[in-house]
Parts: sequence; structure tokens; C-alpha cells
Amino acid sequence: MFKSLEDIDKKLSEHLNYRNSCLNLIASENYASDKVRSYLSGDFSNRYGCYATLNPDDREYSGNKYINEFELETHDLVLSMFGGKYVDLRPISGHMAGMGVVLGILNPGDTVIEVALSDWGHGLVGPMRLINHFEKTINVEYMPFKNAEVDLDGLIAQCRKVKPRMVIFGGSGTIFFEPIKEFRAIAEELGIIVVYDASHVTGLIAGKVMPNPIENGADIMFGSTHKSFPGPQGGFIVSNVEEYIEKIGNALSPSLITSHHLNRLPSLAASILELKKYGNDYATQVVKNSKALAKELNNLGFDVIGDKDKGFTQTHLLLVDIGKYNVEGAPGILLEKAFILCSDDFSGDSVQIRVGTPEITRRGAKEEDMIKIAQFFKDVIIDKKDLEKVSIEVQKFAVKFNNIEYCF
Ligand code: DSN
Repeated sequence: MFKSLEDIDKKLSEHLNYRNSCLNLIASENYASDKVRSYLSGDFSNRYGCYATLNPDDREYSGNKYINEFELETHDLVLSMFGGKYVDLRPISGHMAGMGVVLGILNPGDTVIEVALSDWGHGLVGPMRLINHFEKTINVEYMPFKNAEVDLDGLIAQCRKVKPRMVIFGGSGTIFFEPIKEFRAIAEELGIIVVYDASHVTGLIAGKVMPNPIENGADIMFGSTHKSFPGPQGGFIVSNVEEYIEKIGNALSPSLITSHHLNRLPSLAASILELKKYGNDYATQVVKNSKALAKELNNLGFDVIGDKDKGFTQTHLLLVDIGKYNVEGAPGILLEKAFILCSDDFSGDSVQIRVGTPEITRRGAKEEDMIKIAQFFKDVIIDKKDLEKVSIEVQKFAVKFNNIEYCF
């Protein structure tokens, strides 16, 4: 138990020293600029916003004179960046935004198709069915994939068979762009609501290196603002359809959220301005780094997942099947012993690692640095070198990336 502020400061300082000496390749993390971080400790941290209808002017809380103006300006910024006519920024996370979409739109007995956890799905609707009531009211089916890409023909056949009310594209391991545009005609024919979970790829959409799902026919896009998007932690929802955003709003408030938390909004607004200026350079380098790392890992003998002719990835992450190397236990834990942070999945038939480039790019890494990073993976996973010795080399390398680029 902490006994003093010094105890708290000491633990935070230990954390910071540790994280600064690690090589962070977690695809769902990023590093916001000092300015964006600084806004998180403003007065909004202790204030509430509150509106219960579609109209944020329809306030139910006092003291909101400038908060109201701030929210409306930020809404406009988000819409100008992601498209859509309507926005909701009340969810404090991408997952909660997704919950709002599912709970607000679906009727009892409806079926949803989403990405399975074994294909790096986000685990939105499937896990909701662990709650007694939803097990009986929401049916879930899983989207077919071929070589890590959505199998469009398989998905269309599945839709004709199970007649879903909603299809949710996107997840935690997107390496190739989803066929939203190509799916639109079948969605219209069968009356399917097309939803895009942009949590992982928000920064790539903002940086215009990935097609915008809302412009390509998604009815609703939700996500988070802190993965490939280097903003504050938080969620958002955008849509062109008033009926949908109204229904989602009714699920958010007063069920998931009543008076909402505002502290991240100034930070979000600042990060959008930052990305409007630097987003394309940042996102272009993120994808270049992913492709360079995937190529070098493949050169070193790793089974990098995805079509080699497409450079193994079009996004901020790459997936590697390391099953043949007989790693004991969780690969993520093994790699962390060498001060390399990334994610793993060994729940299905394969043993995979997910390696992300947003933070390392933000901190200054370029394609040539990916050669060294690939070698560290080889040292740990293929050559099984002494982890402490590798960790010393990794730390020496990681501390070189202490800049924050692509910001004001
Ligand atoms: N879904 C987790 C991930 O992708 O790492 C974090 O939200």
C-alpha cells in the first residue's frame, strides 16, 4: 500500500525508466506529443458534460457555457477528419463505443457477423454473450478469412445464409484493407448495417494512407484515438445516418454513461490539428516501417503472415507465425525478458506475435532501423540467445528513440 506521495512518485518513475528502456512494438499503443499530453491535466478533468439527446446544446448540467462550445468545436474537428454527419464522443474507450453501437442498434434475436478472436478480432459481441441475457438475445457468427484477408465471397455466402442485421469489419490485427466498398451492394440488397471498428487503424485513416470506411460505404464507424492515432485514450463514433446515431446515443446515455467525462477533449482536439498537418507523413512512415520489418523478418526465416506480393502488410502492424520455433510459454513474456514489448496469440492452432510500428515511428525510427529490430527477434526466438545479454543490446538501441516527431 502506498504511504506517501514519494511512494507514488517513485513507482511512477520506475515505470517510466522501465518503459523508456524497452522497445515498444505494441500495435495498440502510441506516444502523444508533450502538448497533447499536457492538456490532460486541465480543468476539464474535474468537470462534467451532460446531454441526453442528439443535440449537445440540449444541456442537463450547469457550468457548461464554454464546455458546450468546446464540445461542438471538437465534434466539428472529428467530423472534418473522419467524415460523417454525426458524431458521439462520450464513450471513454473504443470498446465502449462499440458496445453503444451494438446495444443501441440491435433488436433481440438479431445476428451479428464480427471478426473472431482467432483472427485477431476485438472480441466485442462474442464476449458480450457471456452476460446471461445477451447469450439469449444476440447471435454471433464469425467472418471468414483467407491468408489474413477477409474472404469476400465467403462472407457474401455467409450473409445470404445467416441473414445478419449487422456486419462489423475491423479488429486488432488488420494487416490488409477490408472490402467495405465491395460489400456495400450486398449490404443494401440484404438490409445489413455495415459497421467499421477503426480502433486500430484510426491514425492510418486520419493520415490518408488507408481508405476511409465511412466514405466507402460503412454506415457507422467507431474506434479509439490512441492506437495508430497518437492522441489521448478515448472512444468515438461517427455516422451519416441520424437514426443510428440517435439510437446509439440512447444506449450510451443514460445506460453506459450519464454525465460524461471531458478531460481528454482538449487533447483530442490538439491531436487532430497535429494530424491534419503531419498525419500523412507520420502514417506513410508507419506503413513503410511495417513493410520493412516484415520483409527483414521474412529474410531471416520467419513465417510472416500475409501475401508477400503485397509486402505482408498495408497497416501499422504485422503478424508472424512462430509456431515452428517451439517457444516455451507465452512469446510476449519471453520477448519482454529481452525488453521487447509486443503482443501474442496462441489460443488457436498457431502461435503468433503481433508487432506494431506506431510508437517507434513516432519516436523517430525509419526503415533502416527495422533491420536491427528484426535481428533482435531472431536472437530471442530463433537463436535462443541469452535473454539478459540481448536485453542489454535492446536497451542501448531503444534509448536512441527518445524524440517525438510529426508534431508541432
Ligand atoms: N484490443 C487490445 C489490443 O489490440 O491490443 C487493446 O485494446
